[in-house]
Amino acid sequence: LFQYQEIEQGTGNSQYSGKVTIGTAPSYTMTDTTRGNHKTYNLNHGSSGTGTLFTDADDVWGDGTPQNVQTAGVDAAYGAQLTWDYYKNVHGRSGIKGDGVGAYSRVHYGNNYVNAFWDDSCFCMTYGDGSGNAAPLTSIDVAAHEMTHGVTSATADLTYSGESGGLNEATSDIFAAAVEFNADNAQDPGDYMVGEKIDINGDGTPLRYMDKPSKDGASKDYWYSGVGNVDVHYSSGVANHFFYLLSEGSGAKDVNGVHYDSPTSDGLPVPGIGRANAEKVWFKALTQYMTSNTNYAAARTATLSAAADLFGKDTPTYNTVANTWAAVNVGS
Ligand code: ASN
Ligand code: ZN
Repeated sequence: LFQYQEIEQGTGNSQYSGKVTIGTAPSYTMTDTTRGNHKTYNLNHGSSGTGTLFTDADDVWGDGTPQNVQTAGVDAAYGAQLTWDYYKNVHGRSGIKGDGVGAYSRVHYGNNYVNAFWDDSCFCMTYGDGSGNAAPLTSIDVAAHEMTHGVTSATADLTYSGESGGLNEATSDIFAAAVEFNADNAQDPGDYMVGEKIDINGDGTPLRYMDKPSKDGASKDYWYSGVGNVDVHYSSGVANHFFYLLSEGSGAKDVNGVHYDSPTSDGLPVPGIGRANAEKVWFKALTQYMTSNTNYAAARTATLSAAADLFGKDTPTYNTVANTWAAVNVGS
């Protein structure tokens, strides 16, 4: 008469996010039954197929160190969980395609592999173990970045070259930051840096900065006519900077409460509309107005259409969206 369905909650000891809860399936596999059966696999240093699904006898996974083979799986599963929850709870989107179906993650790809990637053909995320196989690329923001490539692919499908490629990359960085902020994890609090936990440069600096992208030595702060010719991970800087300025304004305080000026191309200040509003604008623009060949000028139009839907045309919020594009040198 009464069927009791147990929802398994495993305990995970992650490398980057402390002790966390992950979804598991009975006796026990790393299968998130409440999130479309998203699964996490161990490639065991291989580079094809799925390797083996993580299994465990006591439902306590990993030990927080890269020596334990389950640890990277915990971080990857946790990142996928947080990203799923973000799109569901904030934007009402259930899964990457919006159909409630989970994707899957693969960890321990190759040896000393210092990257992570989304692959449309397997509809899956893959993570290397980093330098010395000791720093897997499985932090919250990296997982959210890769999973967002799936969302972009399922929606605007921005072509991965030229300005549309920069917008594709920026979309992954924007929602990486959004997921990290919304996760509210004490070990990995939200910020406008990408990859600050994985020490990819070996000196503690992050992979990318959204407040002033050129701090990485290569990313672009402002649009210019040749920006589509640089690597998509650098042309993304224009949109990353736009998102930072739209969220925080040009004269925000940093996490320590210290006044911080993010530069604008025309030197004029912009006020910001708050991160939650900026996230809504970008998501609506991505899913309803951008297409595969959207460039920066068209992204401006797309976000203005989204802002008109959300806040009304010619409202202060709408006008701030327009002025923030001007602040990164994207005009009408
Ligand atoms: N980690 C990189 C990215 O997601 C991999 C790549 O260059 N496609 O952007
Ligand atoms: Zn990317």
